[in-house]
Amino acid sequence: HWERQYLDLMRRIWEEGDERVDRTGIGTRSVFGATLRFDLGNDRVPLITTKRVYWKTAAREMLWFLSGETNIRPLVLQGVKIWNEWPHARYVRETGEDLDLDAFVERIREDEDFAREWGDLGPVYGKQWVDWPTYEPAGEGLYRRGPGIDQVSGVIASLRDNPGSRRHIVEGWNVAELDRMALPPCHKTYQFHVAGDRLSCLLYQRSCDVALGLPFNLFGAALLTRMIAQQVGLEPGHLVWSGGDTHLYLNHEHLVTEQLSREPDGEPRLILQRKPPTIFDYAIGDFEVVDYTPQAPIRAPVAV
Ligand code: DHF
Ligand code: TMP
Repeated sequence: HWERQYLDLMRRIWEEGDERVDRTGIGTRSVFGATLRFDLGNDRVPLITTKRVYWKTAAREMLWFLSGETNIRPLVLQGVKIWNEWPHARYVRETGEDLDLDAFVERIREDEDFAREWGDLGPVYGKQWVDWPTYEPAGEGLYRRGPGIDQVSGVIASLRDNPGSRRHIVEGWNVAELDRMALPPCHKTYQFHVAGDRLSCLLYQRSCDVALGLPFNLFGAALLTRMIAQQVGLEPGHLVWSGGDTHLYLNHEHLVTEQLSREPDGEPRLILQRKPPTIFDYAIGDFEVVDYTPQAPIRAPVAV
């Protein structure tokens, strides 16, 4: 079954990974360097079946990236909670107020000015993907801001005009701006590749939370590949996932034990219901997942 790759990786990390102290203080077991490969043909999508994965949340996150947004407010208004902890942590750190997470999120929802000040993650994925900043010389050793670079449109244009190129890349790792990001990008590089009429994607993820993040990242990358393939008139090829520090948090033991006791089942498929005019015009209702009958969700705390 295609999902064994994921479960085997999880088992290998838990049994053989190096135990390390990490930034969050929780501790992880980790392997450095891992690869997974999925065939996206016939609408197949690597959506994990051994626990319920809220794929619409992952899809909303991907649409939020494409919109260029870096503020959590649009996610909060859609009921998406996955980015709430990081602005909250900054708020508590910088104001010294111990507003709890739910109350903080409620304020983000209700108060636009508050959200503008406290809801932003800095120049993360969305900003770098569609508006990577540039500078141009303005004389006397000074520089002024140039037009931003839309890497997503750039890749779509290069796939159309020069499919054989080896430079179809969307990069999130803007070295000059890392210190202003709430988290430096984890899924940092997407490279696309055309062979015949099939479009493949290789995602390089520098750091990977295998239990919570990876199921979302696999679905998100597959969805992005499908949208781009549809826009440029190609069929879906493979998704190759490559991880750097690939880890399990020590407080996810119950999840690991439970999930590894389950058998994967089924071949979910992702249907794009229409072809919007551009990559920026997709909406959540354009996506449908069929043949997905996952096992029960497994709750686990996210390390902040
Ligand atoms: N930090 C850490 N430590 N791990 C992450 O996976 C992570 N991911 C981020 C930001 N920072 C991170 C963004 N993506 C969840 C999933 C993805 C995600 C953040 C959080 C998560 O908590 N998933 C739960 C609940 C899903 C839900 O609320 O709908 C899950 O069971 O999948
Ligand atoms: P780090 O910046 O210290 O590497 O911590 C980031 C953590 O978040 C790490 O556990 C990886 C995880 N992560 C994912 O796995 N996927 C994601 O999409 C994001 C944003 C984070």
